[in-house]
Formats: sequence, C-alpha cells, structure tokens
Amino acid sequence: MVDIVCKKIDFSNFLLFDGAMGTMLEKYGLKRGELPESYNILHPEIIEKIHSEYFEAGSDVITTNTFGANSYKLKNTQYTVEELVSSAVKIARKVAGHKLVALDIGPIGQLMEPYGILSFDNAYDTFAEQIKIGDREGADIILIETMTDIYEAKAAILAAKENSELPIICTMTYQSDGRTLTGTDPLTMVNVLQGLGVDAIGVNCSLGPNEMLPIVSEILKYSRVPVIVQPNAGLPRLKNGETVFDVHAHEFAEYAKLMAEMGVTILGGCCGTTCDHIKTIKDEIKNLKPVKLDVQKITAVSSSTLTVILGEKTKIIGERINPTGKKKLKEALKNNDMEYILEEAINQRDAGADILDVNVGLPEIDELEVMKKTIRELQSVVNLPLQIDSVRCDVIEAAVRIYNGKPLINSVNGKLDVMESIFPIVKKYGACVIGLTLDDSGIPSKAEDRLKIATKIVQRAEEYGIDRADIIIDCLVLTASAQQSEVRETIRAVELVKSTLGVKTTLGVSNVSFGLPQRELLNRTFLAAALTAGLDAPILNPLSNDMMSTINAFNVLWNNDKNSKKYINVYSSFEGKTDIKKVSKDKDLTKIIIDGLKDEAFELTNELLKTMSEMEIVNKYLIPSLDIVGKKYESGEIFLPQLLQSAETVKKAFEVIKARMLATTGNKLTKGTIVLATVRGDIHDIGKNIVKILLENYGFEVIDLGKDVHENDVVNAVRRGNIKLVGLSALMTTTVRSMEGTIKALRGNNLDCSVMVGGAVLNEEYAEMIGADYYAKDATESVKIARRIFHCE
Ligand code: THG
Repeated sequence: MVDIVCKKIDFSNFLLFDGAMGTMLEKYGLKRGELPESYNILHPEIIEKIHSEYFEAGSDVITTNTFGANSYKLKNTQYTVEELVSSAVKIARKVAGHKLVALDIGPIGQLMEPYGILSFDNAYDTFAEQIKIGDREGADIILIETMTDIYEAKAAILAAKENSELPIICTMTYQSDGRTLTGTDPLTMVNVLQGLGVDAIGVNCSLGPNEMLPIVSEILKYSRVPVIVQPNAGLPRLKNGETVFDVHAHEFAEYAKLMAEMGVTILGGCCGTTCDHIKTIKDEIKNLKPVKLDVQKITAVSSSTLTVILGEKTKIIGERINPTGKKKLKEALKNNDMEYILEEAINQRDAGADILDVNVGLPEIDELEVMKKTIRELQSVVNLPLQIDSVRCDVIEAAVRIYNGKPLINSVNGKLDVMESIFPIVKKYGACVIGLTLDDSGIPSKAEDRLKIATKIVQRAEEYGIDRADIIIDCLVLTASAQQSEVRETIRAVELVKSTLGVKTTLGVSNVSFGLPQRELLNRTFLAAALTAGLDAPILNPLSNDMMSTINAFNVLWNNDKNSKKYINVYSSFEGKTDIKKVSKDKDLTKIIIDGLKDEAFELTNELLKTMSEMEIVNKYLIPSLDIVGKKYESGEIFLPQLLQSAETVKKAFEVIKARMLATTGNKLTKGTIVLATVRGDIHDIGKNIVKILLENYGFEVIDLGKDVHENDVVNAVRRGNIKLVGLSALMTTTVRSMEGTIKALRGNNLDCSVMVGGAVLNEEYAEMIGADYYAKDATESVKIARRIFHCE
C-alpha cells in the first residue's frame, strides 16, 4: 500500500487529542495485574470501541494503546513489542482513517543510572524499538508522555529523531511542588526539550486541571512551540474500593477553555477522562481562535534541575576544570581520579559559579571516554549547567549527547570548516554555543573586524536553523604583555557586538595578564571594564577573591544587587572571614555526604575510625548529615537525584563501618529489619526502590520482596523474620485494593507489625481507610516512620 497520508501536522489550529485509555479499559473489564496492551491481541474489538468513542466525540488524534509496550515491561510476559505495537497502530488507524494516529510512548518504568539500572543507551534502544515499529505501521505523531525524568525524555526524543521523521510531542508529569519526580521545573523542561526540536511540549497526568494551571502558565511563558495539556479528571480518590475522579466533563472543559485562552492549542485528557470530557471540550473551544503568544527569547543553559539565564545579572563560568597550567588536574586526569575533578566542581559551585567549563583535553589520555565519564560524574554531583569544552568535534558531540540538560558548547569560530562541523551538533542537540571572533586570518585587531566575524557566525548559525539567542559571542581577550593596544579593542568589541547583534557575550578574562606580575590586579581591573561594557558571563576562577569581589562590587554600582543586600551579607563581617580556598581544604564528613562524594566518604570514614568508635561516627556524622539532606529535600532546596546521591555516599561510609564492626565485635550493625513490597498486580517499583535506598542508608536492613508480590508472600516473610515494620507500595489506583488485601492478611494472621504505605495515588485518608498504620508521603517520611518504630530518635 502506498502511504499517502500527509505527515505534516497543522499546528495553527486547535488539535484535540483523546482521553484516558487505562481507566476506560478497566470499565470494559481489565483486571488488576492484567497488561492493558494485551488487549490489542486478546480483545482488539474493545480497543477499537474505545478509539471509536473518542473519534465520535470529536478527537482529531487517536492515541495508540502502547503506553507500556516496551521491552522492559514485557520482559516476563508472553508478548513482544513487535506484536503489541503493530497491532495497536493497526487498530487505531482503522478507526482514525484520515485523522491522526499518535504512537503512545510511556516511561520505561526503571530509574535511570546512576541510581537505577537503566542506562541512557538502554533507554534509547528501548524507545527506538517501539518507534521503528510504530513508524513502519503508519503512525502520524510520536507522543512521548508521562515522563518524570527529563533524561529519559531526552533518550526518547533522540530515538524518535533518529529512527523516524514524524513530528514529536513530549509531555511530562509534575508533582504538586511544580517539579517532576527528578526535580525538573517547567522552564528547564521547555529550555531542554524545545532545544531538542520537539514539535509540541506540555504536561499530562498526575494532577487535575486546576492544580496544573501554574505549571501551564510557566510553560507558556517560555515555549515557542505549541503547548499541549492532558490533565487527569482531578486527583484520583478511592470510594468503596473503586477509584473515582471528581472533575466531570463540564468542569473539565471549562478548564480546557481557560487554558486555550491562556495560549494552549493542543488539548486532551489523561486518567479518568472519558468521551464526555472530550466532547465537552470540543463544544467549549469551537468558537475560540488559538491565541498567538509573543514569547520572549532567552539565552539560557540548563542542568536537569536548574536553568541559568544569561543577561539577568553577571553569570560566572568557572574555568578550573581545564588542565592548562594545572599539574594536579593533569595527574588526576591521567589517573582517572574523578574525585579530584568533582571537588574542583564543588569548590567552584560553593564559591558562586553559575556554569562550569569542562575541558579534559590531554594528549596522553582517551579524551572522548574521559569526557563522557566526567560529564556523567559531574551531573550526578553538581546541579550547575555545564560548558563542554574541547577542540575535538567527536568529543563535543559525545558529551552533548549524554548530557542531561541544555549545555553550552565551547566553542565555534568564524572558520568555515569549524562552523560546518559544530553547527549541526548545536542544532541537533539544542545546545548553546560560544562563537569566538577569529577566523582563518586569526584574531582581528580592530573591534569592527571582530564584529564582522561575529556577524558571520550568527548568520551562518541561522542558516542551520539555530536561533541567535543560543549564540554567545566571545570577542577574545589578548594579553596586555604582548598586544597591549588590543586589550581595549576587546572591550569595544563587546559593546559593538551587543548593540549590533543583540547577543550575549563572554570572555576568558585571565588571558589578559599572562606574562605580567600581580596577575590578579590586571584581571580584576580588566573584568571591571568589561562588565561596564556589558559582558554577560565571564569565564574566570571563582576561587579568586579578587575576581568575585569585583563582581560583587560591580553589582552594587550597577544597581543589580538591590539594596546592596548580597554585598552587605558578604562583607559586613569580612574581617573575621577566612579565605574560601582555606575553608575547602578541611575535610568534613558531613559536607562530603551533603556534596555526595562517595570515594571521599569511604576514605575519610577509614581515617576517622582511627580515633573514633563506629557508633560515634554513625551518630556524629552519618545520621545528622542525612537529616540535613532530608530537610533540604523537603524544603525544595535539593531534589531526588541529590538526595539519592547523598544516600549512596552514606552507604559507602556504612560499608566501612559495618565491616569494622563485624571484624572487631562480630556484631552486625542494624537498627531493625523492614520488609518492602510493591503489591500484587502492580509492577511499578521505582518508588519502592527509592525507599529501599534511603532506609538502607539510614542503617536499616531491608528485605525487598520485589514487585507484584502476593499477599501470602508478605505474610510469610513477616512471620519468618519476626518483622516489626512492613512498607507497601502501589502506584496504580487499581492496585490499592491489593494493598488493602495485604494489610487484611497481615492482621488476619495476628502478626504484630506496623504497616506503612506509599504511592502516587495514596494520601493520609486512604491510608487510614485501608487499615495502614502510617502513610509515607515520600521516601524521607518512610525513614522517619522507621526511626519511630525502632526507637532511634
Ligand atoms: N574563551 C573561551 N574559552 C576559554 C578561554 C577564552 N577557555 C580557556 C581559557 N580561555 C579560560 N580558561 C582558563 C583555564 C585555566 C587557566 C586560565 C584560563 C589557567 N590559569 C592559571 C595559569 O595560567 O597558570 C592557573 C591557575 C591555577 O591553577 O590556579 O590555567 O578566552 N571561550
């Protein structure tokens, strides 16, 4: 059959998706524990019926029943990705006819490395398999949805881009704190995903339409691609053992209308929505015209949890991860000593860096492998956006590919061949890039000629589809000792480039002083002049008090530091302060744990054991630092990845302590044993695994029964181990009933244990209703409960 379906989607009008599949399937008989996608084979007529109902209700897009059809989730089933995806697309196409079919891609259901087992490449391959089949079978859109980890979303988007030419829509799921599970905020999502070239961005699931409003409005502020919203019909609630959703069609459609008026152009529904909801939206928006928003372009780079916007006040790019002139770093790179590099990163962050330059170019090492490793390690420890610095294109591409965020590439210049090799990478991965004002004739003396090169770079980039907002121009600092007259030209060039091209600027400030005494004096004086000219983001050594104090002073004089607040804070008791460099030399286990430095924790614990007892270390350092980290997590200062990183760091220290106790006293260090299980019918164990990591690192022993655990298996484990605390997890509304059944079974067997429960659809009220003793709203709460039960307060 010749494929004549037009692949271009008209995003200039409203596009109406369909509503829920899962909750509709339950209505048509899907049992708890049954694989929803199995219906594509076992009951295709039911899938067809649901699609038809949405079609009749007015959906422009029919979404395939393939949410969980990935090789990880199908591992222990009789089904293959091939058969489930191809049958799903066929059924959807049959109903949709010339309307659109969206290939549904849900999350894989595993935590990504370094905390979980899922590597970036595995995630990519898993998505690529689904996408190739869906594309071949004639889907029109790839819908990547319910993503909670932006790194996984990136893997899915790359898999879609490299294995099909279909339009890509990506939606993420937010918690009530306005972030995804792994801590991504709306601005960061837009900055990263828009860069990756998705055709529409948005939110789905988890929250009801009302709770989503602030998130949607934040996305609309930044998104230059159409925005899609597919809320749940409110937050799920258990009523007489059934899951109910309280936002009915009319109220739901009112919210849809409100969102359309705000600027959303693609609408639909997630859990709990029905064809009534879709039909009512259709009616509500029929007389509306899509709102065209005037979105301001920003120059911004992102890690997975933090976006740094250039131009808002001076942003500092830390230069210290660069072997030039640094003997110790060279040694560390040769010896694969990541801990040294991580420390450099942490010190720069603590000193106030906003972005970190990463250059690992040494002739005697495998730069590509070391760069990848360095990026992975850095992004698990510091949340600052990274600047990827190499003269090798292959190194830049490899690093940008595995980077979890929107990086800054250092650099491109006015040479044709360099632009031809760098710009495709910038475009494909949606990075920002530094453009150096030099070309085949070198660095021009005059500011006007540097502007010419900058103009050429910007124009060329735009031909590649790169927005000029993603380009940061470096007018290049020359050394005062060799090219004295050209130092001022750099300052003039900054002014010229900014006023003519409207781009942001950077400079590697310390170049100015090579070969002269008192380098810091020249550096800081030059910095002050460049800041006055409008320099947005200097590359410098954040550990230099001279440089940082110049910036602090500048921010007062330029009215950036309102009421001199930061200045006063830093300098009002300056006499008593020690140098930043000296402070960071003292090793403190508490700080090491908070920073998440595993190897250092291991070494320092061994060191401390020479003068302290095992329990002293546990009580003086390990538990208090985990408490600090827990508080930071609860207050929203840090997010899940950093929480887990610190937990893993404590684990290293515990390993040393446990081994020592076993050797000296024969005692095992444990505060108590806890049984954990994801209940019968539920295969989602991310939440339970996070709880396990935390509990173990607080010194509890965990018997992990895994997922889809039968009531009797929990009962037996509790009886056998005389267990005092059980933790049960359920993600789906349908499996909360298994949770209730498990608690009944424990009580029915007269087992004297407390039960704590957790999971996305639970709250205090259900927990009580199903007979649990405790509700753990998140992993840190489960630790508090365990400490209460085992009296370790
Ligand atoms: N523009 C852009 N990128 C750049 C530069 C630039 N990257 C490299 C450089 N210039 C900026 N980064 C550094 C990194 C290290 C050093 C200087 C600038 C350095 N400084 C001391 C020295 O020269 O001996 C060592 C300092 C120390 O160890 O404390 O090595 O202009 N886009």
